[in-house]
Amino acid sequence: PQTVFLKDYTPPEYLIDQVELHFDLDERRTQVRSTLSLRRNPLSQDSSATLKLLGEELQLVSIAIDGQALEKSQYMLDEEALIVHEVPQDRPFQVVIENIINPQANTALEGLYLSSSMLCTQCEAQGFRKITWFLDRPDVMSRFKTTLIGDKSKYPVLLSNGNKTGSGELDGNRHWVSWEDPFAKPCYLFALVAGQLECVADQFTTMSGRNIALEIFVEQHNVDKCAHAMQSLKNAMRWDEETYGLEYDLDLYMIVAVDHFNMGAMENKGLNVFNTKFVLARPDTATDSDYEHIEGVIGHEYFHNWSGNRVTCRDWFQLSLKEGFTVFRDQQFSGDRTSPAVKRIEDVNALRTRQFAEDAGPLAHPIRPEAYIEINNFYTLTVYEKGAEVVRMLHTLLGAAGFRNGCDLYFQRHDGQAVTCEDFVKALEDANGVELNQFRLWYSQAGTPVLTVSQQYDAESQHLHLTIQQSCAPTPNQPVKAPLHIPLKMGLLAADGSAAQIHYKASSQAEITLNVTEAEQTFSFDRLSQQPVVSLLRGFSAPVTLKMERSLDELDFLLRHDSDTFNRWEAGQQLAVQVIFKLVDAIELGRPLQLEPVIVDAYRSVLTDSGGDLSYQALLLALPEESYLSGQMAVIDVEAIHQAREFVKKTLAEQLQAEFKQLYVQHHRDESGSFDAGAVGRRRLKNACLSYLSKLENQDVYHVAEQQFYSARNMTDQLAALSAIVNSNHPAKARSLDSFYEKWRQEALVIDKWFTLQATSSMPNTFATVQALMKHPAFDMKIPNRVRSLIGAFSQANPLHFHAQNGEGYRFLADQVLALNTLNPQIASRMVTGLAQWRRYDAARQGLMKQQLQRIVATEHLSKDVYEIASKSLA
Ligand code: B3K
Ligand code: ZN
Repeated sequence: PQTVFLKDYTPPEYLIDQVELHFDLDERRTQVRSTLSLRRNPLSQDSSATLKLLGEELQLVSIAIDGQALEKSQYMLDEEALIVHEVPQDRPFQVVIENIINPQANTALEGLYLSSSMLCTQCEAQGFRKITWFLDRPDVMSRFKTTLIGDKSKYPVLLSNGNKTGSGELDGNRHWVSWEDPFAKPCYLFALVAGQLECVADQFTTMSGRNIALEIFVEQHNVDKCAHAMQSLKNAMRWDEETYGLEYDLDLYMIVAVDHFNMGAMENKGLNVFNTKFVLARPDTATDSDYEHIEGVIGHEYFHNWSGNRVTCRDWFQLSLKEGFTVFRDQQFSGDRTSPAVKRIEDVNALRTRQFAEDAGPLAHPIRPEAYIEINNFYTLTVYEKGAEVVRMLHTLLGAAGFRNGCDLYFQRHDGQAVTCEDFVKALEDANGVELNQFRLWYSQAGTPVLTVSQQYDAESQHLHLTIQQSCAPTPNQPVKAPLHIPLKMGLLAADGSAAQIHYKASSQAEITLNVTEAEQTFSFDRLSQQPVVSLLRGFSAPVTLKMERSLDELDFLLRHDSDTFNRWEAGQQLAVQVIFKLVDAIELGRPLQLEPVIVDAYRSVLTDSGGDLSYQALLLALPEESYLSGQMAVIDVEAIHQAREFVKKTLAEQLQAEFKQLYVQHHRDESGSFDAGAVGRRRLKNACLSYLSKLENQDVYHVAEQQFYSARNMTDQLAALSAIVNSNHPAKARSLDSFYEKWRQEALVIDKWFTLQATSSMPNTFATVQALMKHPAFDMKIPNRVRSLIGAFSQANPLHFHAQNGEGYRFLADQVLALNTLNPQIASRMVTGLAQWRRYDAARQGLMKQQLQRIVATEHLSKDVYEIASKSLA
């Protein structure tokens, strides 16, 4: 397969100003007629008269230029392109292409495909070429007119981008609808949907007083699960006006929810297509986290209307321009809507457990990659989440007002254009009169920087010196790293826990942001009559690993006193990390296990001091996840990590039983339908307590869990109880799982949870359960959500069983990857990542994982997607 390089970018040779698409829809034989208004691009250096249009899996019927049908000798057709040997150079010209596609055969879910009985499209990144031949690249922006024709009974609803411009009846129970999108857009933002859909409608009045129709389309049985998505959309529209001054531009905003979808959602202009998972919610079917994710994703896709659609990417290497920025925007939005403290911790936790691993492994790449084989493989945690962190650092460096001015200039300067990450940074610089040269390295350098901090306090001169060294391990193709510009937010705490003033250079403040720019740098603070406790990297102000010697007592002190909510939580995490790793050592040496008393005291203080935000309190009680702990170990010892963490959890439950019970009882209510911070917090805290208590494995707790399971009137409580049951020796485990399945068998998204819960269980026999579930009538390899809920959950969220010593987990995953490879390459390649980290394990596991990767690479007819991930993992 071919590699595409950023350095080879050249402007398109032709531009397409207008596109008229005509679809005669049929699930097996859809006829497409595309009329393209083309002209040479004055900016193109190339002067050949050939025109190369990209297309895949299409059946050509005819092609004509300016009304003249072309003969076979005038063009060339292969698997990837249609090349016309000569087109007019001196004037605009029109190309008309007719072709046929088969949506039903399209299990890759890219281009036009069938989801249940509805037809829908997914074109990002390069799916439009599976609909018709085109200049399928984001820097070709065109105005689209679309006419859809279909059977009236099968496809009563016919949707595309923009505004509806006409409709009518046809013979043979057929009808047509036409659409026009006034905004020029790249073809990856094109969409159509046809099906038997119900519409949930509402409206929104913009800040300039325009009325926007809001429409959510779902299948009939889901009409009762759209209210939250609709409210989320209105919240997002208002928030973007208030926070960024950005208003919606069309008169209509549509969202369609489909069951078969490769990712979360897609920001097609005026016609978002969503995975049902990020639309549908009812108190009894969706958890509190589901509610929050829905609001976040609805916001994300809405925010793309400006950061992505009005201003789009020049080429796919610039993906983080729209994705990193839009993730940052959705994070801000969700933080404002819920709790900024909790949201930040959740985001950092995900970044550190998952993106840091990517950045330290064979697939590491900068947020602006330099090469790809299959662009769909680059919709990564690095491009999205680290990309968002880079934007967040710009926000920190420029301040909220400076950042906003920069964004205003960016949108104003580049509206209607396809631009680069460089254009974004330049706009921020120009609006603020600053220079961000060193900062730009974040776009081109991969890997997570490590900050090693040492401190020296001089009582006599009352000085504190902080020496900070930065380094970054080599990543593929980048053996040597240059120092980055790292904003480091910090505070100082006096012995009584209060904030100590920071006297730095001429200023005096309670909190400052240091600019770390060199490989080694010392910062000095004066007028400190006592040695303060340093609180560094507040709010996680940069995506780095911080290394600093801390005693357990110092961490306990920060957990009790740090005014920065992130660092308070972080102190508790690092305390637990140290305690767990001492136990890991003891396990490896065969010594008896004993729990450090300091962590019991620390947890007691958390349990007894609510501080008001119950969701935050629940986070303080959560032990670091096994995957985060793995990231800290030179050679990952899966079993020892699991055993040590379980020991801590169980011992805490034993020693703080009364406190956990008391909190559980205090916050347990029989409630349904309230999603205010109070109710959500109560559930989080209570269920955290239940999770600890369930480690006690006694009749009393079994009873409480079962009671909660059967009486729950919301999915959060029901699922938390079922999880406590499934992850223990509860005698009613099988019965509870059966009853849950029977109750929810009609709700696909709930059944996904049922699969995941079993796939991620740490109890013995889980692998056998997973194998049995693969044969369950409700399992279906063609539904990505289902594949993720079972195969994805087992291989990515069950380290204990996936990494079983005999290699059965690895063999199982490779079998599924190969089965998926032909059905759906994008999903298949996502599943390979379970094997990518093979170098982090012991020799025996390394051998077993490598063997499966080699088996995958050696398979014939491997998709580009899977080949790229598997071969790069081995390199
Ligand atoms: N832009 C889409 C992702 C498309 C993925 C293509 N494989 C969703 C989003 O980030 O909003
Ligand atoms: Zn996005």
